Amino acid sequence: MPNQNKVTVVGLGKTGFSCVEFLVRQGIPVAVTDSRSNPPYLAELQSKYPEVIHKLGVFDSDLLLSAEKILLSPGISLEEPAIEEAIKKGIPVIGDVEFFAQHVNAPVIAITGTNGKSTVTALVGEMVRASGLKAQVGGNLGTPALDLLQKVPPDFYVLELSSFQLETIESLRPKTATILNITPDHLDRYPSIKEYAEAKHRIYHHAEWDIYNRDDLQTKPKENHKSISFGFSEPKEKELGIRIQSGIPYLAYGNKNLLPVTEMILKGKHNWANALAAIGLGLKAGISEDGIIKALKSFPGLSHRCQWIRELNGVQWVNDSKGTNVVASCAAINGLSETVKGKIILIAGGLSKEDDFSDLANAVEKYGRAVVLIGRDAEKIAAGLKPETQKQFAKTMEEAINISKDLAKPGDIVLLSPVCASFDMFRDYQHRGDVFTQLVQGLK
Ligand code: UMA
Repeated sequence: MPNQNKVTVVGLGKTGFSCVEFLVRQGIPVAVTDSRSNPPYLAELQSKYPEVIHKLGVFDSDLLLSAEKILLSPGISLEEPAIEEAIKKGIPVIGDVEFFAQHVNAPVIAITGTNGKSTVTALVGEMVRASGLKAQVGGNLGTPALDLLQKVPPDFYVLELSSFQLETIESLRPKTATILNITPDHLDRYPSIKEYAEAKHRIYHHAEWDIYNRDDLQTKPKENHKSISFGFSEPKEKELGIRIQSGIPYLAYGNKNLLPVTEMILKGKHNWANALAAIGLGLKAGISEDGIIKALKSFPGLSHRCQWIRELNGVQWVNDSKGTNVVASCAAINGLSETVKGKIILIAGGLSKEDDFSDLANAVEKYGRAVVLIGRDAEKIAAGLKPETQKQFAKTMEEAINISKDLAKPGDIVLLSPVCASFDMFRDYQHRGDVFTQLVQGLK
């Protein structure tokens, strides 16, 4: 039977399935191929769309080479040989975000960067809502872009975009766009950081306003666009930055101080930069200053990422269960060190893939009061810390919390940032963070 598909979707994960749903809704014939024999959305496809042809276990060249267009999931590289062959034959290959851009019906605010992009995306979404407007928020953060498209358009789509998603973007015209920072990542996919950065820079190509990080000039737009920068230095005219007034750091735009950082629930100096980027994205997209400030004061941060839980007897409790390696946990410790009045008590441990804890040892030596260790690799981490660092061991999260409570003095922060995966004691990092949060909320 000749293949009737107009579009072949490659990959049957979250993105691939959202592409199928969108195409079926539009009445466009679609087929799917995935190199895995049991991709995550197979059961959903078979029960909801049994008529959709799907070839699994290997990329099916018939389905690929007979398509009018290929919709490629972000987890698959354009350099995959089967995809390269289709490109050579002149078949257009695009990703779901490019397809979204071809159908979008409201302004887009677009965010990328190695770190902080989920936080900034969620915060900008809150800014839109706090100013009384409607936002659809997603992309690499949770909901695939095509699932966000509404018949009655929102006021703004706020999209977190990964370098993978940006690789195939041509027609996205964001109202405002940012690259927050660029550090080495995904080097299994890119030959070097240069290609990774180039993919990220595609976000600026047709943006009306670029918001870049002047402390990381790799984020600076190469084209002559309208742009503003953010950074930790005092802002000049048309810059976002930090201004110290009477000893208090303020988020500021030009000569205007917008908000003391102490009035944000978001903790950590890295979140000052995230907040400044979000302010730039919001202001230049036309969101009201009132809404922006309201959101900055009320946004609690994303769950499990330096998420403030509560204060008890002058001690702050913070859940950074997403901190599953040395780099992430050091970022949390160093970030919080800017705001902590006393010292940090770190709860860490679990399943570690690393052997070098020297950066962690240095951060803890500088800012820590003690480290409370849990999980399978508690001893291994303890051995990697400085001999003079106070270490305690706990069998359960509850015991770790109780030990931390006894050690903490007013002004301290108790930080769960485990440096490790969670599977020895919990289902996943979310479960670990939820258990921590619940126990901390129950403390008397
Ligand atoms: N895969 C195959 N064969 C296939 C298709 C996929 O082996 O035929 C593999 C990929 O190599 C990858 C995995 O399956 O290892 C998932 O790939 P996918 O493209 O099917 O992913 P989705 O389930 O559609 O999820 C994607 C994003 N994942 C990736 O880009 C790898 C999700 O971001 C995103 O939330 C989702 O779309 C909705 O937009 C996750 C992510 O890890 C959070 N992103 C990376 C990051 O943030 O660093 C980029």
